Amino acid sequence: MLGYIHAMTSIASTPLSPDPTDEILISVVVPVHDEAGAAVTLARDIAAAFEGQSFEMIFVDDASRDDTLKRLRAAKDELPMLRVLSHGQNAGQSRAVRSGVLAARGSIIVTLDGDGQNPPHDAPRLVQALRAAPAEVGLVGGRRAKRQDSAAKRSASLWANRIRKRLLQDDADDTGCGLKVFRREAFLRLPYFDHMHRYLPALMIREGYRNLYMDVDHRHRETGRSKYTNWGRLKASFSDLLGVMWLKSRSRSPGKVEEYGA
Ligand SMILES: Nc1nc2c(ncn2[C@@H]2O[C@H](COP(=O)(O)OP(=O)(O)O)[C@@H](O)[C@H]2O)c(=O)[nH]1
Ligand SMILES: [Mg+2]
Repeated sequence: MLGYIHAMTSIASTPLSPDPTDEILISVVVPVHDEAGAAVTLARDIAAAFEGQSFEMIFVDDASRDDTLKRLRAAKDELPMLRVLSHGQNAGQSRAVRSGVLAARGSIIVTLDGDGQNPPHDAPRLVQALRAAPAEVGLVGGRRAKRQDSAAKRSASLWANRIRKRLLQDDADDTGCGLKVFRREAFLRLPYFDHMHRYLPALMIREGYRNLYMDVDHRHRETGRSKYTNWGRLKASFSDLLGVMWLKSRSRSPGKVEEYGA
């Protein structure tokens, strides 16, 4: 059914949703880089969380150096709703999410981290909230109620969230939470840049959408290692914050767009 593998020679050849006639409502997109110890268990947990619903899951391997890709491909027999995309070279978490959303067939996208820190059992609740919300709600973001990371990481994240929220007025207390649910169509209207996944709430608001937030669980990372350091994140966030402030300042709203005689 889904057994297509595209040889990607350029970004422009990233596969788009292949079959619009298939009726899949929810696409769970998981970016993975060197997550061999967690990826397949996570895929099983996602399948269990969405059992009985119309869903697919797309794991996007971002040129892992370990066995992540091999193990995911081997799991396809056991998990028929699993699709596995792979990047020819490492391009980062935001690009991996984007590749997954481009390839997705569902109109509702769920993203969560590939290391198992976001328990999938929360995801259907966020999907329900988005489905019940009016069309102007573009995203339902998870908020890690009891974050299971080191004190240093929690405190860096607290300050980063405060500063970002103040400067961007994006109403998000925890943009770093990997669990987010959004409308595919809304996401595709947003500008892409490396690390944009941390700015989805601000970018949604810029496009005229509203966001909702719900508390979710969080687990310790049990295998593999974090790909981000506090210092690395800080360096990237200076230019990203300025960039998103610029994007906001250069956006204009057309009000209600109507077509005469339609
Ligand atoms: N595709 C891709 N995913 C990445 C990359 N770096 C991190 N990730 C994924 O993004 C998620 C969050 O990364 P993680 O290292 O756990 O960040 P932390 O939880 O903030 O320490 C995990 O699913 C990672 O596998 C990358 O370069 N490419
Ligand atoms: Mg993590």
